[in-house]
Amino acid sequence: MKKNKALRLEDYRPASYLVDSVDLRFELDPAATLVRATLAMRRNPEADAKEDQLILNGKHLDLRSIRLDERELDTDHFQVDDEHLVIEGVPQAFTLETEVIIHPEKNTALEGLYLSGGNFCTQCEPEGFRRITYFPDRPDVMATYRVTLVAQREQFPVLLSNGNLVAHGDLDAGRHFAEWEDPFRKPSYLFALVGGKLSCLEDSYTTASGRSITLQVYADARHLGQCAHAMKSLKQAMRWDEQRFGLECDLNQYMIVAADDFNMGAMENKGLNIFNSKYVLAASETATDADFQNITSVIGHEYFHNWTGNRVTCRDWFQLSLKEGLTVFRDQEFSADMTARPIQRISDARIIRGPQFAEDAGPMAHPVRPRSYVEINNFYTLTVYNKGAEVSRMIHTLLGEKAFRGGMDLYFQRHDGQAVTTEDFVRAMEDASGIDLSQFRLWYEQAGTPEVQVERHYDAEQKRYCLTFTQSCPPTPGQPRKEPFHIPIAVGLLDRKGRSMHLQLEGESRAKETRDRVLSLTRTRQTFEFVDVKQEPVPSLLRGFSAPVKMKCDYADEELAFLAGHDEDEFNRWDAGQQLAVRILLRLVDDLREGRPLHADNRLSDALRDTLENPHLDRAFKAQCLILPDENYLADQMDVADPSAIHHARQWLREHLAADLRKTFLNTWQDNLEADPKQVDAATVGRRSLKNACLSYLSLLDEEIFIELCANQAQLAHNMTDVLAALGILTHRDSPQREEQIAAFYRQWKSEPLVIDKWLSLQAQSSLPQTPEIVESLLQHEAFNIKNPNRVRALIGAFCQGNPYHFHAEDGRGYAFLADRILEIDSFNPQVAARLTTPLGRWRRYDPKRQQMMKAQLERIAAREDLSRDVGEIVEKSLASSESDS
Ligand code: B3K
Ligand code: ZN
Repeated sequence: MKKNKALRLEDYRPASYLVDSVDLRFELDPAATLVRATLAMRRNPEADAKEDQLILNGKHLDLRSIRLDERELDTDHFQVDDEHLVIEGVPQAFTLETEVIIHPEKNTALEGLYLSGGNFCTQCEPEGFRRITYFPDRPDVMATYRVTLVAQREQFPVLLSNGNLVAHGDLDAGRHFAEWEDPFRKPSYLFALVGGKLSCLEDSYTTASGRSITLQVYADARHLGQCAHAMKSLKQAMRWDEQRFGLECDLNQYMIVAADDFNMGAMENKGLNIFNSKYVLAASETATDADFQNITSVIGHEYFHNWTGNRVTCRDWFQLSLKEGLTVFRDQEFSADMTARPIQRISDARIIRGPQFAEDAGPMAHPVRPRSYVEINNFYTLTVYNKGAEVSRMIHTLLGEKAFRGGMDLYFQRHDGQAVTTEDFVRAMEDASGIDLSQFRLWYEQAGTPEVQVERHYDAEQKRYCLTFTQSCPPTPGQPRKEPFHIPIAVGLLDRKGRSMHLQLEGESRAKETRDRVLSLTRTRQTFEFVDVKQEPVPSLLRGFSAPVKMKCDYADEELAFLAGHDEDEFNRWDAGQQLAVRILLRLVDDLREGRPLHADNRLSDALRDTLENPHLDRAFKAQCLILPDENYLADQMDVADPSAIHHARQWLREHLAADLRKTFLNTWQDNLEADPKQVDAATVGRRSLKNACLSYLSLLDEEIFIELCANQAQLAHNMTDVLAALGILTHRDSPQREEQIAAFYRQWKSEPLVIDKWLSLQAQSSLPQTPEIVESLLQHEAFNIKNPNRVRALIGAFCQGNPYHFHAEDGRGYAFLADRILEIDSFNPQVAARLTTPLGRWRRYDPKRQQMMKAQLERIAAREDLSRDVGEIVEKSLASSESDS
């Protein structure tokens, strides 16, 4: 493996040359597309060196000609290597014209211009534009674009690019053209084009100021009927951004295109969002309730980028969280307003506390604003996105809604049309609120998950109650020691009846009126003293998950059960139940490992029964409470993870709960059977999630009737959530019903790739012993295509990340399987291959035998000669000793 050089934040220099306008002409042909680029360039007055050398990025381009101010350059005047075009002696201002040929048909990396289902589409963020033409491909070079697309009309009737359509018409030889103009200056990563046979669902939206905007969702004709939810979500997002942030859409036309082959979720190209079809297409027969919700949130996310990302963009890629963290925060807030806030919060926190904390504790740990990277594509991470969102959320918590909004307004006022840094964002927040965020900035700079230990003390005589917090943060690559963070901790105090007590801190003249308040923990160790506390309270800490930290409190089991039954903060109520379940499960894991007989106390059953029978609680919330912490999360709570014991303990506890709560589960299931299969409103979704959660417990009882019920539901339900819930139960049962239903499902849906992904995943996640063989054989199935990222994630991703029990099989076969696939995929799509590598990077978390086997596979990958920079970086960091620099 060749070692690739890291880029460092401190080496940032302004671009030497700027581009004012770009004129692009594409003669689209799958085998060989001609791209002519005309760039109006000038020296950057802010560049430091006064050299006259122009360096442009370019990759896999066949250069045909270069003209500088209309004069053809001969080969003496420029040099070309694999990644650059260098021209010496350029003037202060000039026009550069290049012609290159590119090969979309051969583009399997799905970056730059490629074909998906016979249609042309692009993906330029972060560095895909350089695969289209020579350009200073960096986000701080912003220009206006005019784009002419030429193609065969019959094969490619629809031709789209950013902005407004300014001309179109026929040309000779069956060709036609379309000319697009984007009036907004933008960085090259926001460029997009689409060409092909697509149908379009059209609607319009009138903005708060009364402008009418044409909205279009493009998909292949047979899927047009599945675009309505995406359109509805887009209009909701537009209204929401006006109401919450006063931000209006600035375009006349807003287009969304669904593509089947897409490396990630979606892309916010100005005026022309390109989406993975998974986040556009939905009908209740083919998509689950979770799919519907994901579509709303991703449509919202890309739309919100129009301001946080496009109008104000990133100076360099180290600032990625400036747009991504903030935009995830915005989409989470949007989803919370469209559905139910506590449920949204639970799902956000699950991601942080599960895979994001694991990332913080692993070899790729990096700050929200990384200081260095080898391949930027590897830094589109949960840390940059989701922890970044938590950082925005903490600012919101510390400032309050009004001042936060003031900060956003000031940020746009100052930086509209600019490429800026996270520092500019924080400064706007400070200036608008008058609140000092200097210590808070460490959240952008220090990697790792802070741990907060709590001690509590009640003085019955003085009626005083003290909470003492001690914070620490484990070392991460390149950061052995950490400064204390500024951590907002929302707390409430519960009296014996479970009511929130009033909160008055020492030195305050009266109690706060709210039932919770936010404490600012800024020192390593800090005590908060509450006065006039009439009885010893049970503290409810980190309400609403007010900071992405691990909060450790020595609660007794009874206290957790009490909080699970009483906390007014729904998030903490759910969390207390989860914490109790984790404790019980880890005790069971110990018992299993020590060969002791298993027994569980009934506190968890009692708490769940109370929750299920409580008429005041929302159904979706109850369903969340029924989901036990997953196997990956449990593994993260152990010093040495034991995937097999975890799996068996969790299964045992589920069976135990099923037996204990049989009657309650049965009643709840029956009470919620009526859920209109066509509806996806929050109430119906809640009903479905609750009845299916109950059914999954009931199916664990030794009663054939429930298996029959599942088989019937799989066969007869007209709603994908219900069908998949039933199949998700059956997939773990070695039974004729399983085989029948899995086969029937395939027959019914084989022409719907997004549904087939579900079929692949549910087999990959089965706990049955034959699963590894089934997964191997599915690689050869006609429905599988290793070139399609969705198929890869559905089968290989689901097995290696979603089935820890089998992936970590003691014979090491899971590891070899993954390494084989990574090597195979790396040869044509490095980005997708790199994403698959994560589970092997966690090798330090396992016993010596597994460690050795996992490491051996990483070494096998590392030994590959022509390994991509993407996989190379992750493998190298995974194998490096943890003290080495990031
Ligand atoms: N900004 C894109 C992500 C591009 C990822 C490239 N590897 C989607 C989003 O976050 O909205
Ligand atoms: Zn984004």
